[in-house]
Amino acid sequence: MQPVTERFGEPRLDVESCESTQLLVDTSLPEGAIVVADHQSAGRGRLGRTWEAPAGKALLVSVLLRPPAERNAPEISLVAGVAVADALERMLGLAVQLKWPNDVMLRRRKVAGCLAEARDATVVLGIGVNVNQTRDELPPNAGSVLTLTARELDREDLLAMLLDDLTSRYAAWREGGLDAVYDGLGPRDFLRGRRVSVNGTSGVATMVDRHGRLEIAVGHGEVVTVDSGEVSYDR
Ligand code: BT5
Repeated sequence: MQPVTERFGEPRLDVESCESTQLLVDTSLPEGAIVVADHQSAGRGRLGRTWEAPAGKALLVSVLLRPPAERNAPEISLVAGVAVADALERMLGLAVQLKWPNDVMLRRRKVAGCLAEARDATVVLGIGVNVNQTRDELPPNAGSVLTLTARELDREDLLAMLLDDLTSRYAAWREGGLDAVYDGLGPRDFLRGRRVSVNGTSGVATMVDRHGRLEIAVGHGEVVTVDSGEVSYDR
């Protein structure tokens, strides 16, 4: 029997401002609890980096997850990327790509990022989507829905879509692992065919495999597989 999955989003805490929504998630709450902020004074990216967004313009949300022990928890940021891409595609009617491991790309610009942090046997998943920022409110090379499509979106509508897609993609992953969401991942690979460099390995990205690893062709038919890392790529 399939377990019944309630849509994520309850209980919900809304705050006007905080350091980071990641820090406000109470890990004793049930799976699917969320924290939403209008502004973060110290929004977090991966590897100690920061996430910048002006008040009231971006979607900034953290979701509490309790992945089963048999799943590979680091895959959650890929699953989240798939859900963000699903939601943006449904709202915008435009193709969205995923840049391994955790960036969501629209028209070749980073429009959203995902961050999965392990805490107290749970995973706190943070998602930031650039929604209504103007050009001068974004870091270089980033884009927002507004700058890339000239459309303003209601952040609450986008959150509702995102929670729907995250609930269903996460349920599929929980049952079947990354294979079960691969249809949303493999075909959206932004790096495929691009010249990349990761952890000192340079070559041409060939695919994100079914275990969530990036495959890089390094020449002479040799392929190197990378589990994690920071990718630089030729535009
Ligand atoms: C990420 O990290 O892409 C994960 C971002 C997660 C943010 C959410 S917001 C809600 C929740 N609460 C938090 O505190 N965090 C999560 P990373 O791949 O490390 O990307 C960070 C890098 O992207 C920075 O070093 C900048 O270069 C760039 N960056 C910063 N703000 C950005 C923005 N708004 N849009 C695009 N790129 C940005």
